[in-house]
This record gives sequence, structure tokens and C-alpha cells, in this order.
Amino acid sequence: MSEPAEIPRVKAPGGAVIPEILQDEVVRRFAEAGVMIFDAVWPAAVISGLHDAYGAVYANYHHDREFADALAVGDKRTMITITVDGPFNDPGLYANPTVFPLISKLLGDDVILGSFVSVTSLPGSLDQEAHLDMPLLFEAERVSPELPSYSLTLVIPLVDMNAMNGTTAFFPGSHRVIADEPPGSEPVAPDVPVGSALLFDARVWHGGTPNRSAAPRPVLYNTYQRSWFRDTVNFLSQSPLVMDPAEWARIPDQHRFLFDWARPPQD
Ligand SMILES: O=C(O)CCC(=O)C(=O)O
Repeated sequence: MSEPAEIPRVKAPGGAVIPEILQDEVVRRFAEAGVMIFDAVWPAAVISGLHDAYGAVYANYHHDREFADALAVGDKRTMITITVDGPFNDPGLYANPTVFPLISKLLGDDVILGSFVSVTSLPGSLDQEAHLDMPLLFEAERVSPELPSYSLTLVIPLVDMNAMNGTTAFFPGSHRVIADEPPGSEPVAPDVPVGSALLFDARVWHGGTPNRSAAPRPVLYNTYQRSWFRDTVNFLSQSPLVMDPAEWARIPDQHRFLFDWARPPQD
């Protein structure tokens, strides 16, 4: 089976819904590559506001050490749980009109937001080893390529992802190949500017590239999954989704199913 050599890119129609007649074709291209970039989803000012909010609360993680409530995911690279509040509690972010209908088509109506985190690489971080974020669903890998998606991660850069700041390199199509190691081919290391987003299937091999800039490179790294699926490896010391009841009350009714795991007991 030949692997797609590139990551398909879709231009979001000004942050609006992709017309229904095009959605199936976009979903088909995603299913083939297992990774896709959506350009111009948010105005730069929205992301700059998120970057400021992130910096105000999470800069204390910008140290090259281990943390009790965050996961070291490589050299100078940490996965930090981001509390869903303030500007992060925004349907335009977690149920984005351009991207979410496609996520919903790929994962079905029982999709939930499984985790809301950042992956932040510090200046001087090295290449992250190519990996899958979690083991395949069944030990018999040959089953895996046959399955529809069950876990998708939406990467939202808070600074440009590129060769200077660091990006994530992918092996497009690697979810359709039976293997317990990354393909021997060269990965694709895309530029994903602020305002764009990248969606990938949990079965696609990938790894972060070095941060050669002088500033941390935070990206939101939010995972949507079928409601029965659990990530049993990445959240042993931190919560995947943190949101207090007052914030939960701000979620519009039609999106509450996404936050099923954060639902206060009385509801
Ligand atoms: O830092 C990145 O660009 C990728 C992060 C990643 O793949 C991970 O932490 O699993």
C-alpha cells in the first residue's frame, strides 16, 4: 500500500462550516492520510489571547525538570493539563464550527473530549522519538488498520509551529500499515501557523521536532475520542480534563455531551 507523501491541507472558509457536500471528501482524505491541516480557522488575535492566558498561568512549567502533575514527554518537553476556563472555555475552540463536524463524522455521535492539555517544548529541546501516543487498541496490530478512528488529537498552535519553534513531524498513512515501529521513510514536518490547526489519528506515527527558538513552544493538544475509549497510559499523575462546576455551567447545552467526564455529580 503506498503511503500519502504529504499532509493534506484544507482552507477553512473563514472559520465557518465546511459545506456539507464537501465534508465527506474531506473526511475521506483525512481517513487516507490520518493527519490533516486546517488553515485560517481562527483570527491571530484569538490565539494571541489564548497564548497570553496560557503564559499567565502555566509559565511555572517552563523549567527543565519533572513535575508531579505534568508528564515529561521527551527532552525539555512537557504535557500540561490546561484548566478549561476563561478564554479556553469557548465553543469556538472545543466545538469549532469548521473542524468539529468532521471530528463528529469520524468518531460518531458519542464523541467526547477526552483530554485538554498543552505540549510545551522549551528552547533547546531535541527531537522527540517517533511514537504513537497510546498503544493500539488490540494487541494484534493487523486488526488496527481496518478500524475506523477512535481517538483523534486536535493540535492548536499557540505560537507558529515551524522549523525554528519546533513542529510535529508525521508519517502520513502510517495508521494503515501493519507495523510496531515507524516507517523507514522521511517524516513530513509541516508549518502550522497560528490560527491553523492540525488533526491526527492516534494510530499515526509522529514526533516533535527541536525548538531552536529562544521561547517556549506551547500547543494545545486536545484529544477527542469515542466515549468508550480510555487513554490508559498518559494520565497516571494528572487529570486529563479539569473544569470546575461554574465553568461547566457555561457550556451551551448542545455541547455538554463533550464534557461528560467533567459533569458535576448533581447533573
Ligand atoms: O511536541 C510535539 O510537537 C509533539 C508532541 C507529541 O507528539 C507528544 O507529546 O506525544
